[in-house]
Amino acid sequence: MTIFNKKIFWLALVLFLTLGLLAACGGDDSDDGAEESDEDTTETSGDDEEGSEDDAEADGGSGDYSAEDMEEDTWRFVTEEVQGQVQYVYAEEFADRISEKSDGKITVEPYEFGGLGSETDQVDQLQQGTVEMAVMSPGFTGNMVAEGQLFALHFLFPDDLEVTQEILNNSEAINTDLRERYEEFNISPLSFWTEGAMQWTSSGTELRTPDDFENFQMRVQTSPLIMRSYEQYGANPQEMSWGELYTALDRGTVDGQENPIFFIADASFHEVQDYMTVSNHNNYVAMTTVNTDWYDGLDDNTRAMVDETVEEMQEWVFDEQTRQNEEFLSVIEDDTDNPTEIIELTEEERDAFRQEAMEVRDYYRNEISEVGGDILDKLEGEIEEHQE
Ligand code: 6CS
Repeated sequence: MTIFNKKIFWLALVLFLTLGLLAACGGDDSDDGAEESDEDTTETSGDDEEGSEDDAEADGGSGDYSAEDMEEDTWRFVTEEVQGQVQYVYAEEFADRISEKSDGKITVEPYEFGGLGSETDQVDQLQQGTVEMAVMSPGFTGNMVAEGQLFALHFLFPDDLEVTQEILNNSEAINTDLRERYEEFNISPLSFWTEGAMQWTSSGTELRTPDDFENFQMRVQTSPLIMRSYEQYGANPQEMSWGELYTALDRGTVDGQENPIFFIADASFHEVQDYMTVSNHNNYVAMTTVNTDWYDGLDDNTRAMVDETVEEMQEWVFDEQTRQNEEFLSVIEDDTDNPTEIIELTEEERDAFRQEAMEVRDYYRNEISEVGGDILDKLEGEIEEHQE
């Protein structure tokens, strides 16, 4: 190096150090990333921090966590539905939000139904911790968490789905008492959300009155209370995974089933059924669940991010199920190659089912519940209060 080059080198070094010092002691409006992340813990790191902060705020984020302290990790999130269906798109949206909030450190891998076995296999996997998260229908935990079967009771929740969702969000009976019952089995339901009103589909028989169910072969999920609900109408219920349902309906192994409209159409059940009865006899409840040991073992920071995201997703998934149920009704109506007659029950016709269904509540209290129906009693009180 010549003397001239050496001079330039030292001048540049002094300039560099001076500027660095000024930046470190910088004034109010020259805050660097580190300081910002102290002030707003939703901040992550790097140049695109502002985007993350804005998104967290737009979503009503509490900002009680910081991506900076998070470790790289991958969480498996299994659902009971396939690509495009409500549970699966829920898991995808959840994954996107977690990726953004954790600054890419945490990857959530959604799994669609089928790859990991039946719905009840998935319950086992969550319990064992083979997967960290699952969307689960209480109908598939019927032989384990007795109280969880209350979601099978017909005409329990209000017909207005928005009101039903508010109750699901705020009910202490569900979010505290029932959650504790699940936690005895190492499953923590973090939220409960509707996938829409349920309807009946059938072949051979038009389902308009309870008598129409006499000797009707009805496919149900694995829950003694769902079985009892259809026996009350005179049907022969058969437990079955939905993975086998299309073939069973097609071959006449069963005559009908219940599900929200989006699912009836997307799983093509309407193609092999003559009728769809718009009964709105119940709403389909799904739970966002986590393995309890895993969840309790998360550091507070990461758990706060999970809780916040689960809460945000309630509104998102309500809108998603509304959209899908509306869109798929047109799919059934417009499918002239596979016509399905749509039967709308009158209020009087629904009342006939409601009356029968009230007896099943006694059965739940006396034969199913392990706490004398306490959770149901509390929930009924909350529903009544909410409607006043
Ligand atoms: O009928 C069933 O079993 C399926 N129905 C819905 C709406 N979601 C998944 C579930 O396994």
